[in-house]
Amino acid sequence: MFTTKLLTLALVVQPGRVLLGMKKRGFGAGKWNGFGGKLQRGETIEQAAKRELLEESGLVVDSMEKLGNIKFEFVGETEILDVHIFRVDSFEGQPTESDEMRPQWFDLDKIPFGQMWADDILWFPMMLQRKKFLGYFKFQGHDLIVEHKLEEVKEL
Ligand code: 6U4
Ligand code: NA
Ligand code: NA
Repeated sequence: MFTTKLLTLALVVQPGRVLLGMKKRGFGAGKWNGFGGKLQRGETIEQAAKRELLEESGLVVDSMEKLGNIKFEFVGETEILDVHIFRVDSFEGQPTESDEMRPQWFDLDKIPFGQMWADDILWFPMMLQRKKFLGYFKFQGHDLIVEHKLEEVKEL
């Protein structure tokens, strides 16, 4: 029997570069990733995405663009991660290190895909072109994709 956990993921993009955070603890520790996490009680997905971005990067955002939804399954586990992906192009504040994340800007031709979740290299190009997408990835462990679907969609 499968259960689903809702998560957010926000990518902050500026001309020619993207902000990633080195995850210092918890799920995905040691990988560069966008900013996000679990919903708290009573929050909408978008509220959670903004709160997590603020907590983990120090940036304040008023509008974000919903670009993707990816469901992740891990072989041997019964919890599906339902990750809602947002792109942020305008924000206030300076990226600030938190207990959970160390933010760093990367030029778009130097994105460290080798130290990111293995799915990212497949959907980052769509995210950077503002295309909307739906995906499903089945992982064995945290590094190997054993099955996946990814499609561009008109609406999410
Ligand atoms: P907290 O409660 O923050 O300590 P934690 O274990 O750190 O929990 P959390 O909430 O930060 O986990 O959520 C994990 C983050 O990783 C979410 O933003 C979603 C993101 N994520 C999970 N699987 C991913 C994957 N395969 N590719 C990716 N991001 C992923 O790019
Ligand atoms: Na988090
Ligand atoms: Na969290």
